[in-house]
Amino acid sequence: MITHKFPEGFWWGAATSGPQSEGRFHKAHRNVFDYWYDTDPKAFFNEVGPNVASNFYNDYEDDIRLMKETGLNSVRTSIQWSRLIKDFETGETDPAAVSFYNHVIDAFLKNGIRPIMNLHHFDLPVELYEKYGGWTSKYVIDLFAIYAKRCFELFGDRVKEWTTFNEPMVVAEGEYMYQFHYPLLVDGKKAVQCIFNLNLASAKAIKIFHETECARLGGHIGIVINLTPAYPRSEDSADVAAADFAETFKNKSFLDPAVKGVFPEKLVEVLTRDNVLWDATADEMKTIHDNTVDFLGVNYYQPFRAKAKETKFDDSKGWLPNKYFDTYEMPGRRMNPYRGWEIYPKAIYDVAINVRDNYGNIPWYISENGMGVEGEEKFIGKDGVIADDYRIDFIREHLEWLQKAIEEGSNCFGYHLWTPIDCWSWSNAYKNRYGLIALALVTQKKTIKKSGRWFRALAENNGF
Ligand code: BGP
Repeated sequence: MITHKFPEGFWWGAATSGPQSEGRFHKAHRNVFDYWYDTDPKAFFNEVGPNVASNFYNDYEDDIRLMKETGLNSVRTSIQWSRLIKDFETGETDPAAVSFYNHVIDAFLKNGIRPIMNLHHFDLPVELYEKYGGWTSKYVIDLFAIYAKRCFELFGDRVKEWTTFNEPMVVAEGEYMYQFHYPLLVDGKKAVQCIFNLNLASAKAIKIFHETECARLGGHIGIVINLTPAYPRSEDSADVAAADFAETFKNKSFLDPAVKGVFPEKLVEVLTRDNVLWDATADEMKTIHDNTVDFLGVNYYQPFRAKAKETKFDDSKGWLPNKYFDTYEMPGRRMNPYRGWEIYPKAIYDVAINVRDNYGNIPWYISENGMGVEGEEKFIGKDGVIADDYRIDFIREHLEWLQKAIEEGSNCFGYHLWTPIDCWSWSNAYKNRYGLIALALVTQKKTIKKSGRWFRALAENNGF
């Protein structure tokens, strides 16, 4: 009996990215993670880097066939700037890369899977950091626009849905605040400039896209934002204010410009007062204002629990948003112990209602949600299949809340799991596995998990 039905044409899919799945085969340039691994392999779990990853570069035909077997009707992956473009300034492309992405897109279409192509998934070409300062440089935005235009020209005849960035806030956090992406800096002022520049880069790509044939023929462009709804420890006004700033900084810094074309006033006010506001021209503000997204992708993994500051903010490394909140470890919270993330399915409902009520009920989808688990081989049954019931439960619980929000009018058109095939997780490498399909790292053998079979039934029934 199907108790939870979803709207007709719902996207049942999964998401991955170029740098996490392809492997570095025949790449023209190194991205920041390739470079970081080459210079400090010890920073990566078991010293496993992105060189082979899940070998999608060589295995894409079989991989996509397996994805089809898990019932996916749509898949997001990303084009690697450091693969596609040979010359960043002229936009000259690498013929082998063009041919690779053409084959991948065609294989998706042949299997009846809608490809959603993302342009940037944490993978800035490292030389654009070394030469120009990466995402703090306005010039890099112009180079990104050249790259985006090439992508639309080359693949827009078949790819109808595009996204500009995956989790741009994570780029600012990882590169410039909390040291989990190269160049591992702590520089709040640069982080704020990076936030502005990524918003501008996204708006410029959207502008270019809207002038293409693809858009004229009904193609769409969006952005993928990680939303981590902020909940206060208590109703006490200091806790509420702390959660409010966390919400503004972590979520609205990208959500507001992407959907409404403006930054939250509160954010601008605090950054101005603290003398860390970005450098921006009126023209740039207008570009952001005039070029908002057609749809929104939301990655939801965990909530953010905030409390008022209990210790004085340590400003020895300069400004950070943590000046205004502390992280709250709620007693009794449900955890995924492997990743250290709280499991709180109701937040997906809160996100959906927030988009409905405060963001014009723009069409949106869950572009990532999932559960990374270490040591999944211990769940292999006699049939050789990983019995990942915890993942099925995780998905089901989130879908229950999502379906309730859709019934209440939220304009959600899809659910994508992270990820189709176990893939490389940045510095965690292959520690935690998220896939519907297992990857045996040594043999590169790929086997559908129990969740993959369950997902197929989910997609076929358009509900559960
Ligand atoms: C998201 C990223 C993905 C993916 C996922 C799982 O933030 O968009 O690239 O990696 O999280 O997280 P992790 O790999 O850190 O466990």
